[in-house]
Amino acid sequence: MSQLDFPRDFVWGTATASFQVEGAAFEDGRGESIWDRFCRIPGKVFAGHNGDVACDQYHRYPEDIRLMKEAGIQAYRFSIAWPRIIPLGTGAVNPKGIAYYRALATALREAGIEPVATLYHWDLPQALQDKGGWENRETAYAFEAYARTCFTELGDLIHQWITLNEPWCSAYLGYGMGAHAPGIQDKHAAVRAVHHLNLAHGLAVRAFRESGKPGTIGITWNIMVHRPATRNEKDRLAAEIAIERDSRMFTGPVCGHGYPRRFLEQAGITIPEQPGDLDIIASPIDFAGLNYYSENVVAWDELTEDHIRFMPTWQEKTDMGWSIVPQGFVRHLRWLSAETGGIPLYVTENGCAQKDVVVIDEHGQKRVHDAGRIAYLRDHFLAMKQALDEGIPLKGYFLWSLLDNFEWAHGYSKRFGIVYIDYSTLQRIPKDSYYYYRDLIAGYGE
Ligand code: GBH
Repeated sequence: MSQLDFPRDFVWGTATASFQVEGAAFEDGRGESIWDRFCRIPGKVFAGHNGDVACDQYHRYPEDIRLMKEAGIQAYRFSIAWPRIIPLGTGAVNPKGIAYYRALATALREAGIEPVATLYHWDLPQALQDKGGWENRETAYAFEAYARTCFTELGDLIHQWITLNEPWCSAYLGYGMGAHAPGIQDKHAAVRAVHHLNLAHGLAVRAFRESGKPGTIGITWNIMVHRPATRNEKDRLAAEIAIERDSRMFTGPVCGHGYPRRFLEQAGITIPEQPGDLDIIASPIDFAGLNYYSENVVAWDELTEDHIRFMPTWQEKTDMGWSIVPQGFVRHLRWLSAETGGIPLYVTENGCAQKDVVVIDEHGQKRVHDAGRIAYLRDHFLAMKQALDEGIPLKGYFLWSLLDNFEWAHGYSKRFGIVYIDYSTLQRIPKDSYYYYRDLIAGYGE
């Protein structure tokens, strides 16, 4: 028996997101998204990169599906671009957008790959941003109508839905720190966005139940279970409060525990909540998704009388500068399982950026060596195995990512794929990690 024997029904998948891979930004009636706009603000995205072409998956999805099929990949987590379905955010539905995702989901099914769709992976229609975006409560209702359209038009082909990807990033990076679109820097704006994202999620869950379509629905969080730097009481308290801010602001209301009052009081923040919102947000979900890359450490800083958050810099790092902490993966899975009361969990993203080594082999073929990624994956698979052995109800894993792609503010400078993209030709070249993943899925994981 190998150390990496997983349950027979464990789902092995890969993940991508619309803006990061699709390209075809101006085709077939797609509307402008906040990322199209953000990419064009000088200095926001590495070297002024944008999503106009990306990996051109919009046209090349048959090849990507073939690559997945050949590796034995069982499920594909992609996201639906809201601006393709409803170009102005509200109102008219674009039939060509629906047709694209019907074709994609059909082709996946024909290849024996389960389509798993995320409804929102950050590409908000710009028309909604012009009216305040996630700061505006109306955006949550617009999302509900968009989600309903997806369930009606695609619900016969797609049976696993994820409402939002990492609302922490949408709210805090988009409206708080301004590192992501729409680039706003205001902590109060960020909290308004948090609440409206949570509300949007709850409204979509309710709409899914009302649709009567078969399948399951959940949400993906990048929860951060900060580890206190030491066992010292002040560090522990600082970490707890940082967990409230970074995780419980999202998991709390969805899991029916409400918002973390202690953090809100300390930060002097009020939630723009209306009666009944918390019931909507707490609509029961079928599963929770965890995106895990690294673990943060939190320490109390006497000088500023505030906490500081950092990654354990003494550990080895990926090309993102993120520390490699596989044991933190087990801790995150345990925390999420306790917080969600034991519902099924999926790892909806995990992987790493690497400086890949491209070489020409003796047959003149390009090969891509990424031993660091294989080591990262193996250590994280072992951590998942440990979590399963502890009885955590983990049902599947989606490797981020199938392809190198547009890494947000880093543009194309960071590569997360198990398939290499030559951006001058858009040629796909499976990396060594692709074959490693294929072996693992086949049951030869070591
Ligand atoms: C995911 O975001 C995204 O869903 C995906 O689209 C993206 O390509 C992928 O990961 C890789 O980045 O504040 O410096 O301590 C992950 C985003 C990464 C956000 C870690 C929080 C903490 C870094 N998260 N980050 S820091």
